[in-house]
This record gives sequence, structure tokens and C-alpha cells, in this order.
Amino acid sequence: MDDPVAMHKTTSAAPPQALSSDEAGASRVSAQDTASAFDLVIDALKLNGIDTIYGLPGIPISDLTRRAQAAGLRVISFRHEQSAGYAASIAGFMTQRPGVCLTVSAPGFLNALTALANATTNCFPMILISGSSEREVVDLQQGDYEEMDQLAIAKPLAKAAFRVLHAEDIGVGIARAIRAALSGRPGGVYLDLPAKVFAQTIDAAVARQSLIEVVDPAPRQIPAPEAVSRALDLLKTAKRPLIILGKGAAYAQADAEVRSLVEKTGIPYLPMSMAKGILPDTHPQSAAAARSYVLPEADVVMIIGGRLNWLLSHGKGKTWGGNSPKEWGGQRFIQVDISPQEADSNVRIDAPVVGDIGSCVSALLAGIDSSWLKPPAEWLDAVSERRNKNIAKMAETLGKNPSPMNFHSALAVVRDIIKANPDAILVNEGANALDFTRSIVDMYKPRKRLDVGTWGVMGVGMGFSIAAAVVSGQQVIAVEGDSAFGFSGMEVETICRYNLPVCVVILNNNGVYRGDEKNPSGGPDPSPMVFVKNARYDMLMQAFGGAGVQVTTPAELREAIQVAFRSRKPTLVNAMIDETAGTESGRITSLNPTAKKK
Ligand SMILES: Cc1ncc(C[n+]2csc(CCOP(=O)(O)OP(=O)(O)O)c2C)c(N)n1
Ligand SMILES: [Mg+2]
Repeated sequence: MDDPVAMHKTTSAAPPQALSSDEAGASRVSAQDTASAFDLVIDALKLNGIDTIYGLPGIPISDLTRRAQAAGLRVISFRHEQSAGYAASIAGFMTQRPGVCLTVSAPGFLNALTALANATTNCFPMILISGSSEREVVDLQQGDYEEMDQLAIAKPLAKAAFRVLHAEDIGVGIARAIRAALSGRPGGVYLDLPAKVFAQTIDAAVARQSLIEVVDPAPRQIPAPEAVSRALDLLKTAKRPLIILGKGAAYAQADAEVRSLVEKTGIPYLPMSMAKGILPDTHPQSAAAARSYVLPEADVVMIIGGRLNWLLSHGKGKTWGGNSPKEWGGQRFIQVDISPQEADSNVRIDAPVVGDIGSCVSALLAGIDSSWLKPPAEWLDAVSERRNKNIAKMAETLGKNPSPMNFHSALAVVRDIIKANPDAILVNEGANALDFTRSIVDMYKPRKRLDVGTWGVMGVGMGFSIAAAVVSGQQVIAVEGDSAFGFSGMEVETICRYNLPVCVVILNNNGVYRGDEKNPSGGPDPSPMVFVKNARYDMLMQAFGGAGVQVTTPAELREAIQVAFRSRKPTLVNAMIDETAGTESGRITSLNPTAKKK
């Protein structure tokens, strides 16, 4: 790396529009040089190992994007800030370094705010840096260009929010943002940089002094020994134990330890969506295909890096064997989590183990020796029986080749492709397009499945795909509902511009959930649930020089994806799916309020 604290030479408060290659270098500073706020931001990021900015330029940050690129940072410039924000957040999840998103003031900031809030909700480390207007004018509400009190608006949606008013505080501001994003439970952080700051220059020696290389930004948190013993004691009493792996376990990158814990205890496990692949989904202890059996039947449940939120029916109700939606099923819970506030959020946690997942799992493993008894055979056999039955049933469904193609026959192809290319990253959003992909497509490696997460948010698709390709260099396949794709579809231009190995597969059923709905009034407008029939999304990719293919059969779909993977060319496969094949809201129909029927 270049000398990270070396400042770039600046001559005036209004920086030049383009940097000469001479100015791009970072280590030609003499004692009388000054440093601009732009330089300080760039050097503070570089000093902390941040090598990519996801953003969208404009006043007051255009020159920051140019200078960052000149200084060797990778700057990925998007068509909409929301996609840039989602990209930054998933880069944070994949790398354990905060993903940085850079936007202009008010509207640009607001466009990225959804992604910041989503990052906080999903515990992805991200820093949103936005330029902002004159403090004095904003506070008196005098109507500045893009006036908005951004810090106040970001605060309730972010894990932390900071503002820097003086160039010499940029080092501290970025250090605080990095620590806040990464330490403890990760989340989204907002950093407000008013335009006036960018115009400042300070003495280079002062600037150099002001930068902070953050030491140990995500310190290990070792669990208390008594908490570990309490958990192991409870686990030993179990007749029907179950382990649930959440995406926190994937984030922790403690893959070998988690696998070892599952295998040494012999306990069946369920991976949450983004935890798929920590152990291969084909692992004999995976109970994913017997989910509706193991949740109500388990007596002791150890949840690792996951939350008992709606995705797990709040740990109670019929899913867990309770007689009514509020009734507990009687399970006893061990919860391994980085946050001491997580336990008891929904049901009683008998054994909370608080610490970082790697340290907690290692501590649990240390208490498991060769005398550890595997769960009773009766339980393991019962789980296996359900699992094998459901897998056989699924194989039968996947073996069919209906015309028109449906979700199953299309996803059987994607399943084979991922099996043959386990390093490929699968991005996934939609309703039916999401739920069927999650249950049909097995993952073999950790952090390869990136999806709508805790909120079930649409619009992450292209941002996640771009960041996944940028961060990993691996082939990306984005399986998208046609509605889901629409939220970020214009980013196919970004994919083409950076020539990224992204293959977008749209499961096109002409609408939200289904494409066959009619206007109930009989009027000329289409139903709110449907789109233009047989839309040619493939031509959108062609417009920017990528490959666009329309397919109607599994064989054509297979060929199109294989060509995309071989060429690593930006590709969009428009896969036409039976428009009657989906169900309302996919698997979460029950959450959709409808007027009570008489
Ligand atoms: C930001 C956002 N807006 C709206 C929704 C509501 N919603 C959930 S799934 C979905 C689209 C489902 O259609 P599609 O992506 O085509 O999937 P399909 O079920 O048709 O396969 C929508 C709009 C959402 N989850 N997030
Ligand atoms: Mg659809």
C-alpha cells in the first residue's frame, strides 16, 4: 500500500475537475504542503483497509469520487443510490469490513437511506457518507440547495450517526464510524460531511497526525465460562435437540468451528436462509427438509447467530407446537449471540451465551469431549425419515418437465448449476422466486447465498450482485422475480459498464406472485398485480452490450446459464414461467391480511 498518511497536494479550496496522473500519487509531500478534506477522507479510508467506494457523484462529492479513483480506490458508480447502498452493505457482510456508500445531499442521501436502515436491521456493517448543505442555513431553514437535516433523519435508522465540521476531525469521524459499524452487533453508520468541510485545507503535518488506524475494530468477546457450562448442561438434558444457524454465524467466518460443533454433537441443524452453505446443504445432519417436523418436536434448541423474529415465528405458536399463535411450544432455548440484549426478545432463553460467534462456539467445543453422547437414535431416525421422504418428494417434482416451464423445473436447472459451480454466488429476491429457490437450490459453501434478509426487501438484487462480483471476483447468478428485478433493473448498465461476471435469471411470471390477475372492476386498467405480458427483459441487457437471452424450456435455460458462466459476460436470461404457478406472497401467505370472508 502507498504511504497512507501522505497527503495530496492541493492549491485552492475549489479543487480541479480532473486530476493529473502526477497528482494521483500519494507520497510526494513536503513540509509546506497542505491537505484537503478530500485527501483526508481518502487517506483515512485507505489507512483502514477500505479499498472500494460504492456511490453516485454530484455536488458536493464529485471530486471526492475522482480523487478516490486517482488515489487507487475502486469507485463503483451506480445509477441509483439505493443500489449503491445495498452493494456497500453486502460487501460489509462478505468481508467483515464496513462497505462504504457515498452520496450527494438530501435526495441522494434519502435514496441510500433504505439501504442503511436495511443494513442496521440485518446487522451488516456499512458506512453511508453523504455530503450535506450549509449547517447555518439548514438550521435556520433558509432554503439551501438540497437542504435537509440529514444527521437527525439518519439517527433513528442507523446504529450510529456522526457529523464532521472540521477537516482535522475527519480522521476521528471515520475511525468512530468504522468502530460503530463493526464492533459488537454490526450495523449501518451515517457520516455527515457538509460541503464546507470539503473546501477546507489544513497543514499536511497536522493532517497526518489527525488520521487514526483503528486497532482491533471488532474485538473478540469471550463468553463467560458459567454461561457456556449452563448451555452445555442444558444441551445434555435434551432428548430431541436442534441447532439453528442464523446469518450471524455466516458473518462470523467461524465456519470450521461451527461445522465441528454440529458434527461433534451429532445434533440435527437448520440453516436460516443466508446461513445455508456454512455446512453443505447436502450434509446428513441438515434438517432443512424436515423443518415443519423438527421445530415443534425439538425439546432443546440452540440458536447460533440468529434471532427469534418473524422468520422463526417468534419462537412460539403453531410452528413450535403451541396450540395458539401466542402459546409457547415448551422448548428450552440456548441462544448464542453477540448482543447481550437479544435473549428473551420473544420467549424465555434458558441459557444465553453472549460473545462473538467464533469465541462462543470454540468455548462450547472445548466442553465437548469424546464422552459426549449423541442424541437418541429415536430422534435422529425420526428426523431422517421425514427428511428423506420430503427430499424424495421434491426429487419427483423436480424431475417433471411441464409446459409451460414452472418454478420447479426452472430451479432444478439452477440447482444443478450451483452444484457444479459451488463457488458461484447466488443472489435471490422475489416472493415465489425467492421461496422456491431457497428450498430447491442447495448451497455448498458459506456466504454464497445473499438475499432479501430480515425485511424481505425487494430491490437488493443488482446492488448485491455488483458488490458480490467486485468483492469476490467470482461468478454471480441472480435469481430474480420479475417484480423484484424491476426495483434495481437499471443497474444492468452498471454491470455492463464494469464488465462484471453477473448472470441475471428472471423467473418471469408476468407479475407480482402471478401474472393472471384481472382488474376486478372490469375496467381497462390492468390489475395492480401484473406487468406487461411476456416483457423482454433480455433486451434491456442487450441495450448496454451484455448478452440477453429469452428462454422457455429448462434445456434452453441450462444452455444460457452455462454460456454465461463460461464467458463471464454480463448476461440476462429472461426465463418465461407459467403465470399461474405462483401463490399469493409465496410462502408467507398467512402474513397477508385479507378482508374477512363471510
Ligand atoms: C421494497 C419492497 N416493496 C414491496 C414489497 C412487497 N413485495 C414482496 S414480494 C414482491 C414481488 C413479488 O413478485 P416477483 O418478484 O415477481 O416474485 P414472484 O412471486 O412473482 O416469483 C413485492 C412487491 C417488498 N417486499 N419490498
Ligand atoms: Mg413475478
